Amino acid sequence: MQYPEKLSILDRTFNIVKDYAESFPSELTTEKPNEKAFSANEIVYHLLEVEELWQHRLHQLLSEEKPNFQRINPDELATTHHYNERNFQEGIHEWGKSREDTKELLSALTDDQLSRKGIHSHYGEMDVYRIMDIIAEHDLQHLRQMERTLTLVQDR
Ligand code: NI
Repeated sequence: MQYPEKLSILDRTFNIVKDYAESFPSELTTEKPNEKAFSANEIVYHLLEVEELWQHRLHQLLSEEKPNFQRINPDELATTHHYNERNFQEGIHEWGKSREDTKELLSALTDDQLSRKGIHSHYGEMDVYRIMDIIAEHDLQHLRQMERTLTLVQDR
């Protein structure tokens, strides 16, 4: 089973994003490339919110028969939850704690629980392994976004 390996990937991708975020120039963390695009701060709080969303979905997976996972609107949440007014370092810290909770939840699953499936309106049917892949890829996707964001906000 490739399970312990997948758990360690969730550590690695988290740490790469965390290291990059911590090295982000502090005076630029709330700078948005344009009105719509996320600042580094908004990216961090998006990662935290999505982490909590996956935890919620994992609980659904365990307690419901083939649950439907609802999509969220990241732009709307960034505005209604005032991501950019929140503290950057605290966001990184909170996300780290939340990632630990995710790993704890995942590492306690039995073989039976690991094979349970839910349905995502965009990704389709998925089990826990697929969810772990999506979380890791999502980390890296937002790492690339943070890199692009720095390039855009430091040159003006
Ligand atoms: Ni995202």
